[in-house]
Amino acid sequence: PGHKHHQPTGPSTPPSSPPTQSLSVQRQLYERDFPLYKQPVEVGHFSLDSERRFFNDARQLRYYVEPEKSCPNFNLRDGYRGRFVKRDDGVKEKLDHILRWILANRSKLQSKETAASSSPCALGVDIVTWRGHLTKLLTTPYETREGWLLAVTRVGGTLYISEVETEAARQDRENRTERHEEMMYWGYKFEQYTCADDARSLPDPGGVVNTNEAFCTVVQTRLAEHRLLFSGEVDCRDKDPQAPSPPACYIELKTSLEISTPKQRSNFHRFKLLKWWAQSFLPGVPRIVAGFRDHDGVVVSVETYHISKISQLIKNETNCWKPTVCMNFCCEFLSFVKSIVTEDNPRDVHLFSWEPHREVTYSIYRDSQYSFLPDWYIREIHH
Ligand code: 0WD
Ligand code: CA
Repeated sequence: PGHKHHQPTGPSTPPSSPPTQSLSVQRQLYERDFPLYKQPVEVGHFSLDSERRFFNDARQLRYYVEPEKSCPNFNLRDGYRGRFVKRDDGVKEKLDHILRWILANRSKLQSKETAASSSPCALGVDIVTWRGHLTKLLTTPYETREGWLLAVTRVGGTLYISEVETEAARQDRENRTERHEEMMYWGYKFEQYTCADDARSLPDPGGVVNTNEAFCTVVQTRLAEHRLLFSGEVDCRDKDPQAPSPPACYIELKTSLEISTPKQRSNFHRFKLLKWWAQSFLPGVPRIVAGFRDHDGVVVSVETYHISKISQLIKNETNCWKPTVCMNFCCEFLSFVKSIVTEDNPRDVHLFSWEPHREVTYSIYRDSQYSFLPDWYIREIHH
């Protein structure tokens, strides 16, 4: 289902199962029962400091402090010139931080099954990637503007998936307006207004915003037959020590333009809530706190969204997205990738590519610019 069948191309292909060379993204192909998605379990976490150095601990985890509910006094423009250190987004880190985490925590990963099996180096997962890459897959059936490129390499039976920046995305990044650059800061400033460094202290809006700093959760879960290991950046947690254990205590922070017309509300439900839902649903983050701002970057209201209630919230919208379509497409894409990337070789990359109104296709490269698994990882993982 969802596949377009072509003639067999290779001599090794049994005639009974022709290889599928492309994957359709049409929504109606994915409107069926919600696939099994196991409760995501946090298997670890890591931090990136102000210089983007990796630490195998939670030093960058922050604590949510509820704003003065009635009238938050947040000016998101404050500090843009003078108290802002911006991460260099021209530096492509690929999966490096996740790979570092894997090497430091291999013992926690190897399940009893794989530890006893004939391949002792196997990780016991089918897919390793960033949460953000999976978010893009979930939203693909509804995306009309931006395509994607995903590089895939198979090592030790595990598929590693790492995004490659598209030419269009690179141009957008290099040609951002000054206004857009500033607005990208607003989300991080909102985090600073609402997060404290520990459970007993208060936010420090006078401090420096440094976007190199990050706290990332590493979760394990299963989507139908696909065992997934992925990492995602987490903004903060509930500061109550009685709060449930991760990821249930985590909170995602967002900013958005205030909603003043029915048209704006409908667009918010149809486009923005899709992305918000997909991103937090994947790692099992249950809540989003949204700061609604005006055109001058002043927060005018703060709202909490419960992920489990979002599908109800959007049901009255015409032409709206469906969670089941998102999950079934992602599942089908992973099956498609598994059926194509059958050779274990860190030198090989299958580059899967998708543009709006097209099908997913791929091409194959060896020792190319797309190779992304570093030697230090391959050397270690083979032991
Ligand atoms: O190499 C790559 N192709 C990428 C690497 C692309 C995207 C992210 N990353 C890495 C970075 O190391 C980053 O720390 O992923 C981490 C975040 O991963 P994620 O959670 O899988 O990404 P995503 O869900 O897209 O974004 C989560 C948050 C964003 O929050 P909002 O509320 O805006 O969605 O991570 C931040 C941002 O705050 N963020 C990034 N931080 C650093 N580098 C990046 C990025 N490229 N993209 C988003
Ligand atoms: Ca956020």
